[in-house]
Amino acid sequence: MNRVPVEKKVLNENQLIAEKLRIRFRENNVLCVNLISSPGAGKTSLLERTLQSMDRSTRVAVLTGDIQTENDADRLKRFGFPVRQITTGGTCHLDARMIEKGLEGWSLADLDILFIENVGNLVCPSSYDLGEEAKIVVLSTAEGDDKPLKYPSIFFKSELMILNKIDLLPYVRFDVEQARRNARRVHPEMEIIKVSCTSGAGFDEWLAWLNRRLTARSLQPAEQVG
Ligand SMILES: Nc1nc2c(ncn2[C@@H]2O[C@H](COP(=O)(O)OP(=O)(O)OP(=O)(O)O)[C@@H](O)[C@H]2O)c(=O)[nH]1
Ligand SMILES: [Mg+2]
Repeated sequence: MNRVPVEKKVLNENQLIAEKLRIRFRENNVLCVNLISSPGAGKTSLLERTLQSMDRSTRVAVLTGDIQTENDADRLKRFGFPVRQITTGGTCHLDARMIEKGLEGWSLADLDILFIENVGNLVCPSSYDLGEEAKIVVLSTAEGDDKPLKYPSIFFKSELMILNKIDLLPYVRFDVEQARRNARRVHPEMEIIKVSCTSGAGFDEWLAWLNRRLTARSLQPAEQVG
């Protein structure tokens, strides 16, 4: 079985770069969040509405990952914040080296929030630390309320679950309470925010979550953050 040592080496190398990134984010007081979901759950839609609602004094940038196309970056550039697409060419997740490269030429001192939109996938991205402060998993009502039990790793590692597409609840078989129970079975402290990127429902709560995290960072000396 050669597969295990090779995989371990790749993950170890990733961890080293992720730690360097984490130190850079802390030193520059940047809140970095890593958005993870299955394809189409609404990561880009969440970012579109977030950027649209963002106080212009908040300095935000986005790195968005996909296997192919610049579609998501094109959607997000409209809001006037710095956005870069990372095209993995087949790899099913972003890794720390891709983030390091994606940040080249950007001054972290000029940023408050870095959003990372991972490649649409509930499995592989959970193994790759990107130096982020928080992983956020986006689950949509079209996917089924059993997903936290079937893909536990990402629900265990994420501190917040955004339940998107609540506007579809009248039309799909999805039990919100069951989804909440399933998520908390995997991760008892999981925070959960219900939103609709289409109607904007729940965005006050999501933006308040971000603001709380930003405020917490600015109150702590850089070396104590994290
Ligand atoms: N009804 C409804 N549709 C939504 C909502 N959010 C996103 N969508 C739709 O869902 C589809 C996928 O949304 P995206 O934002 O592209 O999803 P994504 O997670 O970024 O997709 P990938 O980057 O391909 O993984 C689009 O057609 C969106 O318009 C929502 O809250 N309600
Ligand atoms: Mg997207």
